[in-house]
Amino acid sequence: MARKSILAFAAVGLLAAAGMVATALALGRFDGRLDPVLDALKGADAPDPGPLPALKLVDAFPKLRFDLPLWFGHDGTGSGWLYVVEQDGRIWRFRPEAETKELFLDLSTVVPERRRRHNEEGLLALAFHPKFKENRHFYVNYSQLKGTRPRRGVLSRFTASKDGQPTDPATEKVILEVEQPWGNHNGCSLNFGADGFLYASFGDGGAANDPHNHSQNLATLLGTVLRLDIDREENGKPYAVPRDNPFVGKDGARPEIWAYGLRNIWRMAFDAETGLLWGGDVGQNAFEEIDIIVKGGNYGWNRREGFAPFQNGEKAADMIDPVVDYPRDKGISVTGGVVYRGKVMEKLRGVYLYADYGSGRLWGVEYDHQEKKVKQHELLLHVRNAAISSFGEDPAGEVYVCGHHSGRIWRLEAEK
Ligand SMILES: [Ca+2]
Repeated sequence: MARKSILAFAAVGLLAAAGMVATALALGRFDGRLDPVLDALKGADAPDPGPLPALKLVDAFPKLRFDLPLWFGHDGTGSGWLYVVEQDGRIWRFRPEAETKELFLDLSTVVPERRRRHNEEGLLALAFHPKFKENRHFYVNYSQLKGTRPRRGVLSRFTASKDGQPTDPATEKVILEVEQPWGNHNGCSLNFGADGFLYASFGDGGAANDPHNHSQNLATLLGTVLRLDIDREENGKPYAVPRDNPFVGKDGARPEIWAYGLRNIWRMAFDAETGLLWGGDVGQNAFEEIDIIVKGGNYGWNRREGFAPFQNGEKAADMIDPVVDYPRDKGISVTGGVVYRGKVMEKLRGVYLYADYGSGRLWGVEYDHQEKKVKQHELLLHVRNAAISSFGEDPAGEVYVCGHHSGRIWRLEAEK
């Protein structure tokens, strides 16, 4: 069994083993009576006194609650719609001021039901095609256990209805299926780059220690970030491989791979200004890490964890260290965030925000990408049972986080 999980929902015993208090996870799902925020402030760490502002969580849509929310964002068209993905298979959309939400896609009968699936399985990611306004295409990743075929992650395209009706599930076009030997470490983050290509993260396949060395093996799609051209079809596949992908033409390597040596990237985001692709790679025993994902990069797993050797692993010359990491007493499962490019919090512009799912700590990283140096790395917020499962932005670039257990979408605001 895995020592711990990417979204460590079931990790209460493991948390205790790690010497941590499992308040957050013991609370379970929001029952309408507990106030997880107020409760969590007891015993929380104070924010670091550095130049970056302390943050608070503000319930952004007090009339709306979601069931295990995992993704928040917009469709990039200026339509005004905001979207939330629920792990059990539904996607909702709503207007910021609205009191009700409407169903955008329902895969709840397709995604394995909660009692049958692993805590890390379900409907995991959403990305809108850069030309969504014209082609109505969007992409999701979900877990699949059904049928005679092995357990797998499915990356599919759907076509949204034009008339405000929910998406017709029959519009599904499967782009790629990746076999998952175990229930944990499925990724997935889906992000379109400025190049128009779709970047998708896949975990190492699960269990512990990456027993089959998937992450260092370029012949498998596990433990990677892929880069796909989903506007072309090629070689009988419903996608094409961009010709400048790093392993095109390399013997024994899958040409879809953009980067590898990753354990389980849970959430990536492009910084629109620098073009850098940031990701949170979930650790196993000792460290959680934040990486900048570059073409052909090898991020070290399962020889490295954070800046340290993993089980006496050797550091190969080509292995890339994280930007920052943090040890087990600060958290147990990283949730990669976004680079803040909004307007309201001036001092946070250009700062990468990320959190720990288990401990409820949220940090900011100010990074000089020319000098390749971390200038600030500060704790900005600590809400112990926030269970931050994902970061997202509204069209103005203001940043929100999903409260996995509370079902809330919180906006990040500066304390003063
Ligand atoms: Ca690494």
